[in-house]
Amino acid sequence: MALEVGIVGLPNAGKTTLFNALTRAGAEITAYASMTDKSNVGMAAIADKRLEKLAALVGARKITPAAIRVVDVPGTGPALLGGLRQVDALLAVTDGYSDGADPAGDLETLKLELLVADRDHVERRLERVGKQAKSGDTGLRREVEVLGEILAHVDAGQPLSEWKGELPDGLDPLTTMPLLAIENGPSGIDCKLEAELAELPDDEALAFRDGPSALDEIVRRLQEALGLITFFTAGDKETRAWTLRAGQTALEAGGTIHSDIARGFIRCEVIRWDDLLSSGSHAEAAKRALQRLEGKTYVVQDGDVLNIRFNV
Ligand SMILES: Nc1nc2c(ncn2[C@@H]2O[C@H](COP(=O)(O)OP(=O)(O)OP(=O)(O)O)[C@@H](O)[C@H]2O)c(=O)[nH]1
Ligand SMILES: [Mg+2]
Repeated sequence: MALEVGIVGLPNAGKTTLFNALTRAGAEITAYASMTDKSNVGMAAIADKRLEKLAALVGARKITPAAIRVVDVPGTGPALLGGLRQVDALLAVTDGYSDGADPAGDLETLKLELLVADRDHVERRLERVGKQAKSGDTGLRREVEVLGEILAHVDAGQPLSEWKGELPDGLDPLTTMPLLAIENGPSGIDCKLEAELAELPDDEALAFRDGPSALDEIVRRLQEALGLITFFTAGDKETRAWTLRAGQTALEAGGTIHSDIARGFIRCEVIRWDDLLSSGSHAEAAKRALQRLEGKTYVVQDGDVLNIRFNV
């Protein structure tokens, strides 16, 4: 399953503009707060210079970058925000481009809206579980107790992230997930410009900018916030980058590629991407003893090139 981020922000902050910049999906931009509740969903490729180098080395016919799923919901409101409970992180966009913009103030308002949505969510769950608990199930009665305490905590103006106890399974609050603030405008990231550049071919966009893409910076910060690493598979048919969480194993890497690979996992050849490059080929890397054989429990490192042996 791809990692997922949700874009949140006050009306007209530039959420859909950022969505288009990240995904190149060309979703409709409106100058007024959207009247529809249609969310935009797309994939944002993670730029990685190592990938192109590896692909060139093995003569790959196809290059596939790792990608993050991006969800853009119009407006705020508990119902819409509720659709984001399953994402891994939030991108909070604030207006830093219009006259009299107050991005810091807007960020506070937005955080408050997230908290209100969570409060609403806890209250509704309390109502539902409260009814079920009448059957006398002790687990449910305990959950009712905990939910009541959580509600009181939030009502006292404290964020859920400061709740010391354990949260009930599947509560999925919005205010406890990583949140990356992005100011849309000249002193932050110019989302409108990035969205326009995203429509150009890579080399033209590159020629236009002096530095790296602001979007790469967003992705980098996301990777950092989520503790993500990248591993590669380097085949001549396809060379590809994949995302894992730091600490995940070769078996989990296999499962990311295909469930069959995890099921039939035998062992895994591992080489660091730069060792493979400096060797010039897998064969030469093996000769120089830079390639290792690892098992299911090997903890994958950022920059590993994996070749997983499996049978099904
Ligand atoms: N000048 C300028 N205008 C921008 C910028 N970003 C967005 N806009 C404009 O602001 C308006 C709203 O942008 P959207 O991306 O649709 O904003 P949104 O947050 O998705 O809005 P809703 O989904 O309606 O809540 C559009 O007219 C954009 O062209 C920017 O960086 N500079
Ligand atoms: Mg929008």
